[in-house]
Amino acid sequence: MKHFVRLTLPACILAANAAYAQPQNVEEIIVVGVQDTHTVRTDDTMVAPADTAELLKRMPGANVNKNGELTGIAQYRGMYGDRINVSINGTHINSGGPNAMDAPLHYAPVALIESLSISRGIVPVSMGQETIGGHMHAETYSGEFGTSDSFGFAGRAYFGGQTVNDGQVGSALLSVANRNHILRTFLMNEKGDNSEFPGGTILSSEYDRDRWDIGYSYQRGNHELSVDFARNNTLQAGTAALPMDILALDSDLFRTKYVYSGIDYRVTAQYSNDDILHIMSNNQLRRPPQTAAGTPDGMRFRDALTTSDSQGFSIKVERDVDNGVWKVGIDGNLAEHNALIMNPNVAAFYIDNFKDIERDVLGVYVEREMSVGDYMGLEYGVRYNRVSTDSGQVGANLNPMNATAGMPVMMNNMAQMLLNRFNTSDLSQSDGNLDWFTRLSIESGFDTTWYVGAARKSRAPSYQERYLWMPLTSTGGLADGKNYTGNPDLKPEVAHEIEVGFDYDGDAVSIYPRVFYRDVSDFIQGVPSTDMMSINFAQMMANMGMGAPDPLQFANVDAKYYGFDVEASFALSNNFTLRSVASIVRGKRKDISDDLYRISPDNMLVALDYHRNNWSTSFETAFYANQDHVSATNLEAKTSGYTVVNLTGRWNVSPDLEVGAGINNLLDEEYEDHLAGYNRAYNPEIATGSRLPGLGRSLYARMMWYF
Ligand SMILES: [Cu+2]
Repeated sequence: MKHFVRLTLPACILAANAAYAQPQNVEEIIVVGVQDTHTVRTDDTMVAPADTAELLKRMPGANVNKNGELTGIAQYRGMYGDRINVSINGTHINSGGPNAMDAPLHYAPVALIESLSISRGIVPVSMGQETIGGHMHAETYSGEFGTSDSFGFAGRAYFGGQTVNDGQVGSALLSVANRNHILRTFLMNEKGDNSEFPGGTILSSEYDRDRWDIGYSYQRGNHELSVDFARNNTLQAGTAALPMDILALDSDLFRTKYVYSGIDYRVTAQYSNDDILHIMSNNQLRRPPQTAAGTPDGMRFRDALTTSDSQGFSIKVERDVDNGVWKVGIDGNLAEHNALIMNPNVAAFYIDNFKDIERDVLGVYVEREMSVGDYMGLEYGVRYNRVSTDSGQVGANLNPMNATAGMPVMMNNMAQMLLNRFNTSDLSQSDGNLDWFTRLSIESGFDTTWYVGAARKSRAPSYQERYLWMPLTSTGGLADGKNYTGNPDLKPEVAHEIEVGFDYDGDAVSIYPRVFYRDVSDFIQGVPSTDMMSINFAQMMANMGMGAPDPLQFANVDAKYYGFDVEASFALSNNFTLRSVASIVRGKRKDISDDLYRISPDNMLVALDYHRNNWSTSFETAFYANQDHVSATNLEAKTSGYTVVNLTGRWNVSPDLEVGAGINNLLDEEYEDHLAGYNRAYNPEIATGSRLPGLGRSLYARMMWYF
């Protein structure tokens, strides 16, 4: 079996929705392989939080670096951020903010997605451009073609609520379709107040988000075409782990896709265009900066206006041959970024955080999937990416009142020296990156398939890593409280990895364990800055109460990751199933003795599911170990282990109506979430700089009605 989707629970509703009408002209070629994806379907899995990234906690090897309720950065086997390739309906969305306040999954709200899948382990080169740390894929609801010429009306209403933040979500998907056309629209609003933890509330963690989609699909004969537009507007959302909160994220997301399914080949062409405007502030959703006397210090108020504009395209041709498939393709992702820091009280103050940034990736690949005899499957592929990055000339004014002496003059003089050095350096860079992968699966009998894979994967530096010219915290959401500077001369990082495992699918027991080792040369990591200009500037800012001294500088170092993850299920009886997912990962520097920053603690989920015809319950326990493997370089604090117990129940009232309810953190356990970052906003209940807590007990419910 190849690329099959495993359903965790039988769902009668699902049967009606899962069958995606793709014209199948030839029998599908089955190549021996192991389970290489893990999929969570929102039909089958109750999720209370608004952030789709929270689903990752249930998946082997995956987790989430949480900087806010709508700001979940995907982590997989210890890598996160730009190292993870996140696709939404096959398109790649570039974050609008330089701190990934809108990490890609921000654009796939829980109420809209049909499924979230992760690729387990080594990712085929056809799945995306830069997949050094992994690949995940969210699919949103798009409606279904009818079976006749007459048009029918269909849709789904979804309502949910939770007590931990009085959060609520309401959405409706409406479609009009016949056998050739689907016209669809989706509307959603979700909002929540500040979230509670056993010792108080997190300030600020409120959110408010609107979403509106309109789309059209057409199919006839061998052709299928779709065009979709979405407006995802986050009005405000607290991000206590970062120096500012979200005041606006206005996005226009356009995508179109064409598929031609021939007798023995298939062509898929896609184009997307994303426009994102983002405003953030340190003085609206949180207590603004204060003077020593406890009054607002207007000089330290900061707002930032950032934009991202990007285009993506891809063309893929798949050709069926006797013993498998050939795939060839080209793709591109062209992104522009700007970020301007201002003071709302002083019009002349400004810092070009990032100015006229370009990051363009053009790729080409060829990939093969084939049977070798009756019991062996082999895949291999090679990809070449050309990555070009550039920055415009930056400016800044840190002496807006035209003072003639004192700190503003000194600060501004230093800023001018930093920016002059940056503007006269060689900013335009390009990298040629070669990736390859291979995976071999062997059926050995006894319901077991053995698997071994190997790959070389690369990633060119992010624009923050190259072009952050002034010591600041704009780091794609690292949220370690450190100031960083970039380096235009950074080289791409290159990983070599190997993965071994097997799938056992017995009558009652299924188990899919994997071990992996990944060596990364030129790994990009902040190291203590040796640049006196940056050190002096950061020290001066720290003296004025703005940020930390001792900045880090992005540099190429050497690193390694290794670990183990497994998913397993055991049918105890016709109605009881025991399920488990466990993940262990270590990330270490190789050039010095240090652990890598913000890596998920060892964890294990154990769930007991009980299902009857039209209802089911699940009792779930999540164990997290101590995290003692922390980064000294990033001044990372250790955390203690904890156990969280969750309970859910669902009832299919009728084939069209499902209601569900659950309790997260049933025992109201107070714990520190190692991946949640440190508090950066004033809060009488959480000291600034201490780890943000996990959320307290929450009762939640949802209702889904299909019509
Ligand atoms: Cu932001």
